[in-house]
Amino acid sequence: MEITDGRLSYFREFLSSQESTELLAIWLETLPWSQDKIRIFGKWLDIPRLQCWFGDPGATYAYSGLSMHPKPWTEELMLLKAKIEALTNSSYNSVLANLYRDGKDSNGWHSDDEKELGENPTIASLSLGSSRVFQLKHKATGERRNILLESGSLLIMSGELQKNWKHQIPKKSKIFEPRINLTFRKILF
Ligand SMILES: O=C(O)CCC(=O)C(=O)O
Ligand SMILES: [Mn+2]
Repeated sequence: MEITDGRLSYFREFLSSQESTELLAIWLETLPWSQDKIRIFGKWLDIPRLQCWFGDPGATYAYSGLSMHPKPWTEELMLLKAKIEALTNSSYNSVLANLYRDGKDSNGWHSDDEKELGENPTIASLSLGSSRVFQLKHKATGERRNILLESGSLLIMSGELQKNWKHQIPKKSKIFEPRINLTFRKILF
């Protein structure tokens, strides 16, 4: 996928529809979803989705006053991590799981540019369940891009993408089914 000032690759059928359906059902039931809060202007607010964080011991992730200690890898997550590492030629030590319960859940404009991810991180993003639009906005020019993230797809963000672009998953009406997104990351510690 061509994009200025960054790199994006999209694998639409990284997982088969059967694998995607099975993993979605398992993870909806078994991952320890929690309603996290972030601090904005002195107030604690619910983030508009559920989350959980897995990784190697020590791969702690902090943002907006929230410090997340990783849960240990599950077998399915380890298998998937190995498959993604083979495809992307990169290694990961943690994964952030997001559950968008329906179209009212969302993820606002941000870059994954926390200092613990280092300079120009490679982040691999797997989507399962409802298709949602992933929007990008160039920080300097305002250029916009939209990518539909379908069930079983893998989006790889790398190069200077986080430095130059923000991304979000906007709310969308008439979506009543859940979506799980997993972003595999490498935390430097
Ligand atoms: O749900 C997605 O596709 C994106 C998630 C995301 O940007 C994040 O967790 O940092
Ligand atoms: Mn992100």
